[in-house]
Parts: sequence; structure tokens; C-alpha cells
Amino acid sequence: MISLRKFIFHHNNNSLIEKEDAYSFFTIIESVTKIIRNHISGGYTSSIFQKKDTQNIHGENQIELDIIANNSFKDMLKTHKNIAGIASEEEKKIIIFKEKEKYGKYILFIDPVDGSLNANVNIPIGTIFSIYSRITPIGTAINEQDFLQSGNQQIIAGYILYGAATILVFTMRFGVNIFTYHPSHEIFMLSRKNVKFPNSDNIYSINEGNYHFFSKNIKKYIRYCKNPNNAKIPISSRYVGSLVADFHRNLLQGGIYLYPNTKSHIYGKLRLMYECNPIAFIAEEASGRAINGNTRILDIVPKFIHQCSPFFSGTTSMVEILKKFISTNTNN
Ligand code: AFP
Repeated sequence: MISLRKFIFHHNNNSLIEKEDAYSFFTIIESVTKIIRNHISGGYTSSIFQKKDTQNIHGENQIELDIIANNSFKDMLKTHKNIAGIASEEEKKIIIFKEKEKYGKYILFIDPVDGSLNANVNIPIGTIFSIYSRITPIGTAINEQDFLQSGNQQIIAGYILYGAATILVFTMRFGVNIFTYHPSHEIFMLSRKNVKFPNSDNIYSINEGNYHFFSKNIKKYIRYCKNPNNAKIPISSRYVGSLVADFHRNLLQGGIYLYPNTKSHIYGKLRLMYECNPIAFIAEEASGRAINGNTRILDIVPKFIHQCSPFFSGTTSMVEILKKFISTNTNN
């Protein structure tokens, strides 16, 4: 069995992050996972799953767990020698770690609790993160420009899925690896190496309750998924409502996740920088695809930190077929 730390130490020699920096980053991830996992396990005995009066930047009510997780990540990440600042779904503005703003090499995006409203019904939730090298010169203060990079520039992207088991899935550019948290040893152990989407198109995942607000092309694609004449086996519909859980299932079983724009989310609902980009990076490293419709997610140059985007990601064949539907000339 290979522990996460051993893996970082002995593998990924070609990654774009210094080994020592990756090592201390994943040590932090391991520690915060432990904290969040413990809170989730005991959540029903406290109020941490209850909606609070406070809202995040997207106008969504926070639960106490969102705030606890956000603060835990902030507190631990600021101890990292080279992380100069972070952007979080739970913070309106970027957080600059003052002591490192001039000399820290990296910036980080985080969605501390993805799918948090599922916590109250004991459905898997997650954490999503990604790291970039800063673009301003070392020795000068970091600023928002360091965060406004296209997803192509990510050097680490990953997610934690708090399900029946707690797992960590990440890429440092050379493939995707899965680690499982070992509750008695309190560390992550390698459980699957170099994961690729399987060669099967079994699942489509979409909040179909929004059907009447989708474009004609998306509606047509959904009807195509349901049409038994179009697939060798029926395509199953599966939707959890936590991006990490839906994506992870499709990664292992073969499928596509869709969140198009709708009437209430005209630019899409998912957040480009801390949801779409990290997942897209993992999808591509696992030989899948991620697009916003016509454009590759990783090519989008962001205009602002909390930007939203339509998001479609899954096996290459499913995304390619979807793309044909999207580019068909119909009146939307
Ligand atoms: P947050 O809990 O981080 O806000 O994420 C929720 C989410 O963006 C994503 O995890 C889900 O896939 C999506 O929302 C579900 O949205 P619907 O409830 O509209 O289907």
C-alpha cells in the first residue's frame, strides 16, 4: 500500500510544482479532510447542516459546515510556505496571505463544501481545489490578475468526496489517481492509479426538472439519451446534485454530466474557477472532455473570480455527440 505522502515523494517527478510544495500541500489536505470528515460524521448531532441566514457570493444560503470548512482551509493553507493567497466560493474577495503575498509562488481556488445542501440528507458532498503558479513576478504583491488565468494553467486539481468512504482524486498533469482515507491510520492510501473514463456511455446526469428552461438543442440531446434506438444499452439517468459525486460516478462508470444555462441561471450555474476548471482538468487527464457548449472549458479566459459557466463533462464520445447537438442550427 502506498500512502499519499510517499506517492508525492516518489512519483510525479515531472509535475510543475516543487516536490516539497506538493508534499506540504497534500499534508494540509489530509489534515483538513480529517476535520471536515469528523464534522460530517457527527453532523446530525449538531446544527452544522442547518441553513444559516448568511449567503455566499452567489446568493445561496450557507450552512455552518460551509463556514467551518472554509475557515479550516484558510487557517491551514496560510501555513503553507508558498501559497500566497486563495479564492473561495465562500469569500467575496480573494484572500491574500500577507506574509507571503510577495514571495509565495502559488495561488489556490477552493470550493470548501460542494453540494452542501445534500449534507442534511446524508448524501455525498465534496471539496474541490486547484492550484496555479502566480503570474506577477515573485517579490511583488499578488493581486486579482494572478487568479484570472485560464484552466489550462492549473498545476494541481482535485476533489475530495465524502461518501461511504472518503476519497481524494487529483491530477498533477500526468494522469489521475485516487486515494482512499484510511480511518484508523488517518491518512490517504493509493487505491487506483492512472484512472481513465471507461469505454462505455452508460449515464447522463442532469437536473431534468429544469427541462422546460433548456435550449431546444439540449432538449433534443436529452430525448436522444432516452431513445432506446440510439444506444446499444439504455442510457441511465443518474443525478445526485453534488457535482463531485455525479462526476465521480461518471468517471468510473462512463457517462456525461450536464449543467446548461437555464432561465434562472442565464450564464450557467456552476462556477468556472472552482468547480468547472478543476473537474475539466481531471476529466481531460482521464481521457474525457469538458466544454461550455462550443468551447473547451480549460481555454476560457476568466473575466472575474466568481464567474459561472454552462458545463458539460464526461466521456469523449458522449461530449462529442452532445457538441453536434449544440452546434445544430435550431432556434433556441
Ligand atoms: P455548492 O454546494 O458548492 O454551491 O455546489 C452546488 C452545485 O453547484 C453543484 O455541486 C451541483 O452539481 C449543482 O449545484 C446542483 O444544482 P441543482 O440543485 O440546481 O441541480
